[in-house]
Amino acid sequence: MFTSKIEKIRKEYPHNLMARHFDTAYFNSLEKNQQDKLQRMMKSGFENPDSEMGIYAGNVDEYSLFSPYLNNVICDYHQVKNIRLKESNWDFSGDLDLTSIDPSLSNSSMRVRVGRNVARFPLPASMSQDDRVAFENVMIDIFKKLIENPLFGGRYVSLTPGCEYEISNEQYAQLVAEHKMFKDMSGDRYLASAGINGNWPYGRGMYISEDEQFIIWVGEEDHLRVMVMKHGKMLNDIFSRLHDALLFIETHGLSFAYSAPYGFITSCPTNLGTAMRASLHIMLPKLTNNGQDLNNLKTMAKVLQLSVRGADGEHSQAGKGGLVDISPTARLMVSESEIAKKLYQGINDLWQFEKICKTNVTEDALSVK
Ligand code: DAR
Repeated sequence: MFTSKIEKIRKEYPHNLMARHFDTAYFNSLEKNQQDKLQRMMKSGFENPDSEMGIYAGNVDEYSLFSPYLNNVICDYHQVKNIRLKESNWDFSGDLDLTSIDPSLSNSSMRVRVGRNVARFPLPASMSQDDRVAFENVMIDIFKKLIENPLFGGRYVSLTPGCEYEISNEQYAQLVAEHKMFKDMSGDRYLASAGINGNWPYGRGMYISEDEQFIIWVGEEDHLRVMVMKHGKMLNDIFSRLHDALLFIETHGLSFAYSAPYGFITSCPTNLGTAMRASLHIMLPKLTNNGQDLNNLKTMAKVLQLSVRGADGEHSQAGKGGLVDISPTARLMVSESEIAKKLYQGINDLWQFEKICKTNVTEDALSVK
């Protein structure tokens, strides 16, 4: 039943990597308890055949445990022949000044985030309610130290019933509306199938700095999503603040799940390596036909090793006037500084294409600011 449905998915959904690389002989060679673990990893892609990846790990050791299968999936997704550990490098050696691309980019919406997990806890797909609350309490102790640091001072808000930092449903809804806090994940069928939204809202919360440019999500797709966002022109700014924050957290007793050859271990294999997504919001009215069509831009961006999203995140459409979110696709076998430079160069390339693009664009779209 299970293997025959995988075969059906493989035929009907060829882009589903979970199914594409499934090997029945390998699966049958596993002990029953390991087969159960692997089936749980594959559950999201099994229940959602339209998945691109379809796999979420439940424990950091599952990548090595099932490497004969998973490494093929990972190499296919990340377009590498084999997986080698790439050392972290946050040295940018030079200013990534967006106004050198175009003076109008002086106040761009820039964002960079990393996913991080802590090895001594199961990953979100397999956490119990007690695990989730225990992890949140570990983070609350670290947030108390962040609050004392003028570079990161802020506050922690929790969704956990009875937590001393608990906020109301109205306050939560307001933070989601302001695109600061993450949504209830039960609305994401891929994450829900994997159990990543389990025990909602226990163990979920957000640290946010006074200037609201530094945020840590607790209990979303990974244990932590550490992000910096700001409007400005110097791309370096967001990377250096993020690096400082990660160093601060690590020097206060938290070590992140990191192992060869993968790098930082994440729930989803698409984020392995740096687990970094760096993005810029930019208006590309001509390349998106006033925001009506992302497909041409996505095709062009793929050649440049860039990903395109709408302005409201994964699976969203372009904003008015062609506002899109551009990010380098690479996460694995690339360094943080290379991602920053790929973003900078990618924005420059798309901007040049936008300028020479000949499609007719309504004046009002170009006037949108
Ligand atoms: N729909 C899932 C998304 C995978 C990549 N995005 C993440 N991890 N947020 C899929 O497997 O296609």
